[in-house]
Amino acid sequence: MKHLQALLFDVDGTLADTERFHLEAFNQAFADEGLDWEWDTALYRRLLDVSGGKERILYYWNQVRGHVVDVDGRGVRDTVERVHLAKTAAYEAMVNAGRVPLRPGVLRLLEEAKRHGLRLAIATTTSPTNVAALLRRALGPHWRLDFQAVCDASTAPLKKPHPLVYQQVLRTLGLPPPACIAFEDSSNGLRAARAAGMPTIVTPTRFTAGHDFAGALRVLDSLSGVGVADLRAWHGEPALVH
Ligand code: XBP
Ligand code: MG
Repeated sequence: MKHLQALLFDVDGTLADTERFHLEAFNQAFADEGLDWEWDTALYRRLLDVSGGKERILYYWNQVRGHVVDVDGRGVRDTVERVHLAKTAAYEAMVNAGRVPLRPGVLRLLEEAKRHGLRLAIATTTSPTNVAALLRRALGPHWRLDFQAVCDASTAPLKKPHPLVYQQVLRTLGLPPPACIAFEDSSNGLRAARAAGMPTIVTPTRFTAGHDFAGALRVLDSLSGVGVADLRAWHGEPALVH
């Protein structure tokens, strides 16, 4: 196993426990757009099996509402785009208001990894606006300088569990998968990282607890107390088999 050179982070659920804020933003956008849609936590937990906010809206409209009818005469795609833009604005406002902190241990691990010369990257299915808002708030205006690669919904149209976004990061870094560790929170994310060939550490949230994490290198409550020495020790080990 090559020595550890890079850490690749998922965003939603991994760097921060964001999904309850995404859920609030979706419902705020539905109301603002005059749609009689309301997602509760139990439904959202199911809808999170669909990566990508636009894809999730369309899935709900098709599968849960029964059929897609042009609710406002402006075409289904136009409505999905407009609702998702409103949702992204609502979510960004919550992040900018300081409501969305990084998860325990994340900031300390990012800082220690940088001191140890490990390269950092982002591999997410969320929108670039969301990534920038979260990391600008958490790491400051120059957050982008900390990451050698940021791949997201704008670079990878095929969403997790497809491995495309991780393959894009690996190509940008010019590293082989075994030289990296991926960090995820969900089964879709784990499958994407594993399909890209990477050892993967999972820190589930209450939205993803109970998912199938077979193949993870570790499944942890959080990254609290996890240091670079731990990652180097675990990096050479075989994946867990549940
Ligand atoms: C999680 C997702 C995203 C978010 C919502 O992304 O699937 O769709 O739920 O964000 P990650 P968007 O890969 O970081 O876990 O509405 O911007 O998609
Ligand atoms: Mg995630």
